[in-house]
Amino acid sequence: MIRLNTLRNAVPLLLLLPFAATAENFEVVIGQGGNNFSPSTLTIKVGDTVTFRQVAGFHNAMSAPGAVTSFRCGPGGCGNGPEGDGGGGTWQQTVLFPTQGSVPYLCEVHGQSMSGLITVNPVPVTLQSFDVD
Ligand SMILES: [Cu+2]
Repeated sequence: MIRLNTLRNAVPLLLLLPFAATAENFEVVIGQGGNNFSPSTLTIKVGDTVTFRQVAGFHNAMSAPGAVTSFRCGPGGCGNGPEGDGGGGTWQQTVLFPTQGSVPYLCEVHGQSMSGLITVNPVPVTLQSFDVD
């Protein structure tokens, strides 16, 4: 039988601990100076949120086929009904990205000419060693 004492002064144990990363919010501005998303490419990590904020024009923001997270947001909210339709004025909606991968998106009103890409990276992991004592 192995007792804990026999491990004293033995080996440092390597433990894999998830890094205590805090979620962040990012902003994508819609319609500033034209039909565009700014920034049009964004790199975030799992658990972060993105606030789509329209400042001008008539738009929405909808994930494209193949996106690891689906959303469709407009002035009325987010969803597949009229609430996600494009509209004018100023509005903002916040979307959570819980899954690693690529999220291409576009404005349904303007199509591929008004599109963007969000890359969702895994939460960083750090290695830490501890001595058993
Ligand atoms: Cu648009």
